Amino acid sequence: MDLETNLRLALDHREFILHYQPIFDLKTLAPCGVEALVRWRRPTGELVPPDEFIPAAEQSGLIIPLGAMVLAEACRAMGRLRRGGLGGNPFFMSVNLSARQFTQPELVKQVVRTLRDERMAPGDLKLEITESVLMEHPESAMLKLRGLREFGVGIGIDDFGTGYSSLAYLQRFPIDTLKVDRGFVSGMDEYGNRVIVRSIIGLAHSLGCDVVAEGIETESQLRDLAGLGCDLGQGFFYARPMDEAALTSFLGKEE
Ligand code: G
Ligand code: G
Ligand code: MN
Ligand code: NA
Repeated sequence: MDLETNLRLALDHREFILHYQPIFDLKTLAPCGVEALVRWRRPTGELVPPDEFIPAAEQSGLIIPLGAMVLAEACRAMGRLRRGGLGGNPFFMSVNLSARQFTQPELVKQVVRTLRDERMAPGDLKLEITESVLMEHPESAMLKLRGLREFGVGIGIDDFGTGYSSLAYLQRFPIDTLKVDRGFVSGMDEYGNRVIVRSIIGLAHSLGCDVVAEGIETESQLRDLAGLGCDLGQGFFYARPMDEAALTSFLGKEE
C-alpha cells in the first residue's frame, strides 16, 4: 500500500496521537505552555515522527482531517490539564498549522467552531505558522490573522529566520510570538548565529512580540539566550516532547 492509503487508514483507526513539549520562562524556569506535536503510533507500537508523514498528508489533502483532529485533541487535553489544576495562568497550548491548513478559506471559522465545541478559552490557544506560508499570499494571510486575533487566538511564527519575511508585513501582521529556529540556537557558539539570534530577539521586541528559542539542549545555551533577553524556550535541556500522562506528572511536579 502507498503512504497515502496507509495514512487514510491510520486516520480511520485513530493511530495519530499527540505529544507535548513544555515551553518555559527562561528567567523563572516555570512552564508557561506546551507545543502539541503529532506522532503516528503504528499497531506495532512504533512511533513515526511527523517529518515522515506530514509532507504526504499535505500533498494528499489528508492534512485537513488530520489537522482538525490535532486541533480538537489539543483543546481537549488543555481542558483536562485545566480541570486537573495544572498549567498556571497564563498557560497556552501551541498547535502547528501547515500551509494547506492555513490557506483553507474556512480556517478561521473552523478554529472558532472547534474552540466553542471544546469550550476552550481562545486566549489559551496559540497557532504556529511559518513565515513562508504567511508571505506567500500576505494580504489573505493578514485577513486570517486578524480574524484569529479578534477572536483572541495567539499567533506564533515558527522556524523564524529560515525563510523570507517582508519586514513591512511583519510589522502589520498581528503576531504575538517569534520562534527562533533551533538551527540558530544549536549554532550559537558561532559568532554569526549569535548575531542572528540577537537580531531576532531585538526585532521581536520592537514588534511587540515575545520570543521562544527552540531546541535548547544545554544549560550554557539557556544562560546565553536569557542574557540576550530571550523570553521563553523549549528543548531537550528542559523537557522532551512527552505523552499526556507524562506531561501531567511533569506539570504536577513543577507546580
Ligand atoms: O515532533 P517533531 O519534534 O519531530 O516535529 C517535527 C516537525 O513536524 C516540526 O517542524 C513540527 O512543526 C511538525 N509538526 C509536528 N506536529 C505537527 C502538527 O500537528 N501539524 C503540522 N502541520 N506539523 C506538525
Ligand atoms: O514545530 P517545530 O518544527 O519547531 O517542532 C519542534 C521539533 O523540534 C520537534 O521535532 C521536536 O521533537 C524537536 N525538538 C524539540 N526540542 C529539541 C531539542 O532540544 N533538540 C533537537 N534536536 N530537537 C528538538
Ligand atoms: Mn512548531
Ligand atoms: Na520550529
